[in-house]
Amino acid sequence: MLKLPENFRDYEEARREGFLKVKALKEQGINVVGIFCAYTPMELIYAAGAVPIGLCGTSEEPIPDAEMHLPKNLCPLIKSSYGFAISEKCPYFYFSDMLVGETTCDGKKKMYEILNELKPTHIMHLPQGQDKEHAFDYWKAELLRLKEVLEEKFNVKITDEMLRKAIKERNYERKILLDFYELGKLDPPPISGYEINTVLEALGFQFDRMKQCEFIKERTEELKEKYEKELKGKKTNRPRILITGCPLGGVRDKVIKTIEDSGADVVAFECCSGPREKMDLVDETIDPIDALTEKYLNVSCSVMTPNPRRFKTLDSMMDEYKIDGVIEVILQACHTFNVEAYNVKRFVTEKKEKPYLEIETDYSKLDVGQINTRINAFLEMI
Ligand code: BJ8
Repeated sequence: MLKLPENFRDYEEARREGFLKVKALKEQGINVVGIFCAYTPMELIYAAGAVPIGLCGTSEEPIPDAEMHLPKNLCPLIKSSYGFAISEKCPYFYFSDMLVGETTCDGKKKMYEILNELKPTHIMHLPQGQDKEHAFDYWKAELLRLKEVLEEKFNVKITDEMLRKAIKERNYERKILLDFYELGKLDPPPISGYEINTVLEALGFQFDRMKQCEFIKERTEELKEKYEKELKGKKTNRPRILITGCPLGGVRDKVIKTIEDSGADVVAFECCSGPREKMDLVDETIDPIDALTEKYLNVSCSVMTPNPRRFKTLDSMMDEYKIDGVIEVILQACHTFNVEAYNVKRFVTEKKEKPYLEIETDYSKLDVGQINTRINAFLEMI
């Protein structure tokens, strides 16, 4: 069974603890911006003196509320996020002064239109691919527009200096988080994938960024030491698994925990619940808006067509993390990841010659038994 540290706090606990913290922020007069995606240039929000908070729903609880307005056959992440918003069950949504969304998948972008009736919502138009020359100029114009919107909304002038400071701080944070993710490269890993994923996703509810960086740094050091003293050189027969695909917040237990309880180690994540956005730092030496444009345009989500960076990342991660098998998680009705899965499967099985399993699921518990059986059969095959 999965071993977690004594002071481990689960995601829901961290989310609840954050309620009071966000209330305190508002009482201090700090503005809050609700966000939903790894394409959001958070540095612009920090430079405006506001705090970004992720509003992606990870629970099935508000889905029946969402289904009163939205189709049933929609991605659970979208329904959960929308359900929290309309049912007033999410203090993070309640305390948000405005929302920022991007035209990523169809479901999300149309949800933002409706959310605009509840909260002022600024929608950034994301280019559909990274390879066209004009994509950079188009996305840069969208960043400049967001800058203006934030300046107007929060009555602030965002200077280059403020942006450079925000970029520097976020780069520092990215390096620390990456170092933590990369503990999975150690063999055997000194930490479970479940802990990595929970700790990092729960960070979204910690608003003292330096304190959170210190906490992660300490835990990384502690685990590196544990590896050196207790684990280095020891062989295990647990397969090393990489998870790719959609965000995992709403299926953490039924996928990550099941894999690890079934005798494998989840050592790497190629998804937005992993280092997808953290791998590239923002260039601190060039114009800050150009640097942010370049950085965020390069996020390798399946909403981009073509999406070669995802395969490049998969290629290097599978080697660096010594992966024995890949499990792709598709949230139901996520067409972009679901269609791209065909190429991911071919890449993993034909080019990398490793086993691949695709799990399509939602936030309910109905398929827990079936997922368990499929994961166990897959691991036996490895
Ligand atoms: S950068 S993965 S956070 S879009 S799973 S809502 S794509 S139908 S969450 Fe995502 Fe940004 Fe991409 Fe990351 Fe739509 Fe798919 Fe649902 Fe998704």
